[in-house]
Amino acid sequence: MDYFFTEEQLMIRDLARQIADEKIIPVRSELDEKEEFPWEIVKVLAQSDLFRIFIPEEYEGLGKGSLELVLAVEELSKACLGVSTTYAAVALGTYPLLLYGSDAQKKKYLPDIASGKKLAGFALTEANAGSDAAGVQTTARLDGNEYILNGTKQWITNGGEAEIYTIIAITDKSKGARGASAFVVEKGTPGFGFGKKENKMGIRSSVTRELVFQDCRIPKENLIGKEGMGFIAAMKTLDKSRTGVGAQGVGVAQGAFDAAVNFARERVQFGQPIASFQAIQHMLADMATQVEAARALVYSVARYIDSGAKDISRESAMSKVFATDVAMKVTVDAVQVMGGAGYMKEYPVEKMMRDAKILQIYEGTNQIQRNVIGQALIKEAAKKK
Ligand code: COS
Repeated sequence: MDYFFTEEQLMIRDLARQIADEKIIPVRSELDEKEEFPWEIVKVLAQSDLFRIFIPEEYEGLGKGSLELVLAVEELSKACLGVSTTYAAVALGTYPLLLYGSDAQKKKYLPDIASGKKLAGFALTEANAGSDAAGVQTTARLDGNEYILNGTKQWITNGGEAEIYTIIAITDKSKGARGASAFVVEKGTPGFGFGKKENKMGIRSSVTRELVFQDCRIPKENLIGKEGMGFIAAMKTLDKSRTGVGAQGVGVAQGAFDAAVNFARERVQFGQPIASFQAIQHMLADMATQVEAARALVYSVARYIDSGAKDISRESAMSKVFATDVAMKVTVDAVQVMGGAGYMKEYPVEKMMRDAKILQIYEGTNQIQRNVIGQALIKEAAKKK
């Protein structure tokens, strides 16, 4: 399908594709096996200016939109979801600053993120706050010119490796969701440490750690936006990033499909390649159709976001839920088409199937996405009455 990209968009896509083919595919299974953070690849992404895509030009970025980011994420995800998670989580961690940061904060943090010198991470989740984003218990108490942070964030992508973290903490317990605020905290701040590194089913080259705050003092200027805006900042951040998760789904599904179709053309049973059997062709046909439908939706939503649309919650959730359900189904089917070979670590699809599962869980489970879509539909129907 031709999606009528500009020359520049094609350049970004092709650059990410080249890095995926030359630098990621050769090492992806070793990174997975050893659970090794992909620093060498991060350096290549930085040198290739891929971290500049989502940063405005005035802060040393390329000033591109969701579509360009989605194209890069899709290509990286086709090769390895662990690597693409590391990359996409930097955008996620940067969105609160992009959306609500002051000019001074942007000047201070964005150029280093754009150059890839510093990675970012986003910290909302806690032991009692995941789907229930308003359940955050980490506190930030104002004391003179400083906030004092206390609490533990859980399952934070890029935890320990990133230098810059955007954190949601409660500044006023009595106000529920309206009592949350967003902060930027740098690695190395006294009182800010890291807990255990998680041992995961998939995306094993990406790192997931606890962030621990114990009387961690940060300057008052590290508040992002105003007190009480933390919940909305988190929701708007997730609205922006969820299409990227959709793009991860499209990428990993395409990678699994490609592996399955190649295998089916070569594997001979009953005297002919299994690709000649209708049972296999129908599976491949469904997989290809689902991937293309997911891609079309992800690109459309990215273009919709880039048009400057104000309320993107519903569309963003639709692209995430659809493309990541497709990713799970297509990666499972790719293993099935490849049979015993698909189950073996010698081929990439067993990793892709393990990796794909997280897409239905992180940045809002697919059940939460359906809540977001359902609530938006009902609100809209009520407005029309
Ligand atoms: N944009 C702007 N405002 C939003 C919003 C959005 N996307 N979503 C909610 N709000 C506003 C609501 O309008 C409401 O405002 P009022 O108080 O003025 O009415 C306020 O925020 C609270 O919203 P709501 O009552 O819907 O909050 P809930 O606690 O019921 O939670 C969901 C809503 C489930 C949508 C939210 O908790 C969520 O997205 N959870 C998933 C979080 C997630 O992705 N976690 C994964 C970890 S982060 S990687």
